[in-house]
Amino acid sequence: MKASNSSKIIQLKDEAYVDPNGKTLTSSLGVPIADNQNSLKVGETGPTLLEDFLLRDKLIHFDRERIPERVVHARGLGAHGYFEAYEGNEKWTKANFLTNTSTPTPIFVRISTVQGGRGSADVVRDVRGFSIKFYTEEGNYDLVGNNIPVFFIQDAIKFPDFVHAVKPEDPNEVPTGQSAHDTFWDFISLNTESAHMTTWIMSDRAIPRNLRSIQGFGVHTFRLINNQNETFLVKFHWTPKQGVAQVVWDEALKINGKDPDFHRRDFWDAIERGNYPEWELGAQIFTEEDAEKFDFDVLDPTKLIPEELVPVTPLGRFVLNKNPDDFFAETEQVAFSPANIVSGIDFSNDPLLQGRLFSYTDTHLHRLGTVNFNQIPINKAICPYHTNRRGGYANHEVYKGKANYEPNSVDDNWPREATDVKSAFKTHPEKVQGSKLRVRPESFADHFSQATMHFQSLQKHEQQHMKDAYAFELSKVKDKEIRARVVNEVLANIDLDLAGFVANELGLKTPNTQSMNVQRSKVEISKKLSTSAFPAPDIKQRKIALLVHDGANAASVEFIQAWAESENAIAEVLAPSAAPVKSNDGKNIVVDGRQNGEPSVTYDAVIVIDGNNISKFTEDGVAKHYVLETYKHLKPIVLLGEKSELIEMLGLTKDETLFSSKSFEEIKDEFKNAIQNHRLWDRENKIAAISA
Ligand code: HDE
Repeated sequence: MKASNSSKIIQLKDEAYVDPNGKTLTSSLGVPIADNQNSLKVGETGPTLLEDFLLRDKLIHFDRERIPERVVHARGLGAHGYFEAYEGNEKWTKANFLTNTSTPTPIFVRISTVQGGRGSADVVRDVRGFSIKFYTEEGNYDLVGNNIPVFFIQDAIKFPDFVHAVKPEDPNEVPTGQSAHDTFWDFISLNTESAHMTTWIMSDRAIPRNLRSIQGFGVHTFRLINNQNETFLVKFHWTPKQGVAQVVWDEALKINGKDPDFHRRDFWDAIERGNYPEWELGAQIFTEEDAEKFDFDVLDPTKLIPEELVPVTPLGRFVLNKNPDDFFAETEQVAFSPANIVSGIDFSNDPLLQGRLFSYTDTHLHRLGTVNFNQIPINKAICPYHTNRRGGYANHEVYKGKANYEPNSVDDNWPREATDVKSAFKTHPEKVQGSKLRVRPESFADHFSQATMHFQSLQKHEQQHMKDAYAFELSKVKDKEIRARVVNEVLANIDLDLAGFVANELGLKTPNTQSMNVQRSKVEISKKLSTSAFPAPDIKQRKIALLVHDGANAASVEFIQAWAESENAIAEVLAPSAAPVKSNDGKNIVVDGRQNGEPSVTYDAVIVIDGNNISKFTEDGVAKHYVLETYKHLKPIVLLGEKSELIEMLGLTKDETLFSSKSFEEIKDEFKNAIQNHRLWDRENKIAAISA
């Protein structure tokens, strides 16, 4: 065993030495390494010599390979792409990347969960961070948003308290990636400004099917400024061309065990297959006069602007078409900040945004360890830049010339101020005056009206999911007083039916009055708050499991695979083992995976292939569980040929997306439609009897 290992290594080494591309393994300083397997010792068994500079070079670097993970948003994925502006945006802004329709702007995107650490699971109930770095010709612009349009708190000074409460609890660092614990709900029960955001966290938005199907929101109000120095207030939105889709809670729990990298894998695979995720960037654009008329304050980040009041104006689109080459160098070292803006965009006085303008740079200084983090390739501007910054840890720039101050006469005053060009950043001269106060404005006092609007705007099945989510989370809270406080002081003021359901599940008294004099939103129902407002246009990248056993009909498998290919979907053949299956006409059917290893929760639909071999199926507990679980998770199922008998055998109820047919061709269009719609929500009421 030993001998064959070392001969393999020697062979690899020989290849490296003759590599014509010069990829010989070297030390950090370029010294070619002759032996990377053994450290330098006295004799054969040591001790090891301190002199071994190659061992030291390797270990010293390795010992420092990790940097502090982000305090929030530690787990994320990244992708490169480009942004293209639509015509006509100069009405609103002078920002070059939003008005120049002839040159696409390169972008880098990072999508993340918030609560869990770097190694936590993907499909946890959580907000998704969604940050976009635009490498514009006028400097870098960062849009650092979330997949939810509002936030938990109104003032930056409360952020560390909120994050401490939601993170794993102090004594034992439990639970990871979960808000279902005492300290989080204690915070929620005592800070009613979080009521609205909490309805979003308890909604289907917090358990997305994949990260290609989430919306993005800038959350705060920002300002746009055009060439005539007219200004407009805006809320940024970005809407996935893939539609919005979610998993069901039971699926989320199972995926986190069976494939903790589910979202990362999906995103990576989609880009590798050329199914590039795409979003339309838009903005709700309004004036200060419009804002005066709303029944909420646009500077309060716990409020959204219903699209019934201000529709979204499309500004452009972005496409993510390249996976990173190096996770650490790009996805881990990327440093976003809402303070990175360009000419034509400005901040608002939202007190949460104002705090963020400080916090991100401060974080980067700690996490990346040097004031020169903007020189790291993923953070570097791609337009020319000339500063008088000099030195600092890990400075990479080699400056030429004497002038490192301004004004100067030693280099004809270059680099000099750019006051006369459009791209020169000029702050909007907003009038401000007042006394210095540590107060919360009265206009931020309403904590419930939009929470109610959100709940009421959802479809019945979405409302039920939210009720179930509150009941699940609160049932994990040990302190009964916290449970009761959430039900009586928060949920009752959102909706008595919601509070009643949760109270009943927790064995608490049903509240029948609201403890606050709750104001109602003028817009009672806002249509774009339901995920059903964003259907998918196709079935690209959706995954279909084809269940086969010996005796399966090879023609059906081939037909379905060709059909899936034509739809840009993925059909994978799953069998009891990874060995090829013998078809009914004696051919070998190539198997993509084991039914036990590629669980139903990682697919969007299941087809049981025909072939007069039903006993093989019914003797196989894994296969039966596969179909039952798919049914329970409301996904489309096709039972071909004699497999239609499974409806009765497994105790299923026939419905619109449980198909049985002699041939796949007959039902393929209806099946496509079913996958496109993702789930049959009506089935939810009928599955109580199924225990998969
Ligand atoms: Fe963040 N946030 N945040 N946040 N946030 C960070 O910056 C912070 C807030 C958001 O992919 C940190 O580089 C404060 C709202 C995203 O790298 C940190 C406040 C929104 C990301 C930080 C907020 C966000 C972060 C941690 C309240 C949605 C990930 C690591 C005043 C609009 C960026 C880092 C990435 C990351 C601070 C509130 C989104 C600590 C103080 C509201 C998407 O600086």
